[in-house]
Amino acid sequence: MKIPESRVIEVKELGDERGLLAVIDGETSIPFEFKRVFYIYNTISGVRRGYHAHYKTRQALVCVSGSCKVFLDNIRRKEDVLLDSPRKILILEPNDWHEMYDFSPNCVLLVLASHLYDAEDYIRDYEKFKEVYGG
Ligand code: T46
Repeated sequence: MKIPESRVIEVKELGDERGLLAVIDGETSIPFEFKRVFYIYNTISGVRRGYHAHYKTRQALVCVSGSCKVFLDNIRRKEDVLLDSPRKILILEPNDWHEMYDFSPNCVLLVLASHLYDAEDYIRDYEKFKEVYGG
């Protein structure tokens, strides 16, 4: 599946008179198989979290409630992405240094991850990140 330049994928919305339903299909909606799902919620106002990249984990982020912003830095390019719809899925590659911020009070940020949790898969030091991915 081709990843759009912005790396934000729009999922199909299925709606009827009862309300809306969005589907993330493991085979067609995102470009990797996921083994783990977690969600970030009740984030304290003003908190910025993340501050890391990964060695192998790919992730898909979606605000199923509320909104937040994600700062991305893959050394070649830095960008801020607003996640403000349950239809918008942001794909993070392992070499994306990321920081999540501006969480709305009702934000529930759902994350699908390609690998099980492994603390060794995190690069939390920016200098190390540049060393690993700086070319
Ligand atoms: C990421 C962003 C988007 C676990 O024990 N298992 C897990 O699966 C996860 C995700 C976390 N944890 C532990 C590790 C820490 O002691 O939960 C604590 C909080 O995790 P962390 O400080 O890494 O949270 P964030 O918000 O900085 O980052 C998380 C993910 O860890 C990370 O992979 O890319 O969300």
